[in-house]
Amino acid sequence: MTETIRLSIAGMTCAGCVSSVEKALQSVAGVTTAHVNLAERTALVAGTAAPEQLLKAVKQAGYEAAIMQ
Ligand code: 9UX
Repeated sequence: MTETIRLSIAGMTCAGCVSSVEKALQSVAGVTTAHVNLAERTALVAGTAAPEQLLKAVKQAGYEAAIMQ
């Protein structure tokens, strides 16, 4: 089932960071869309990806993430 997962992201300071995090999230299997809001330090991810895989991808890109829900 498709669902939307909200993440809090720490460590982003510019639009380049936003792009890196979005790319990392979009590369996870099952992700249909990933949008990062720099001002809010959040990401909205839609699709069927497992939350743990999203956290792992963000960490591998060099940022910290947590599930908000
Ligand atoms: Mo902007 Mo983010 O130059 O790692 S891309 S700070």
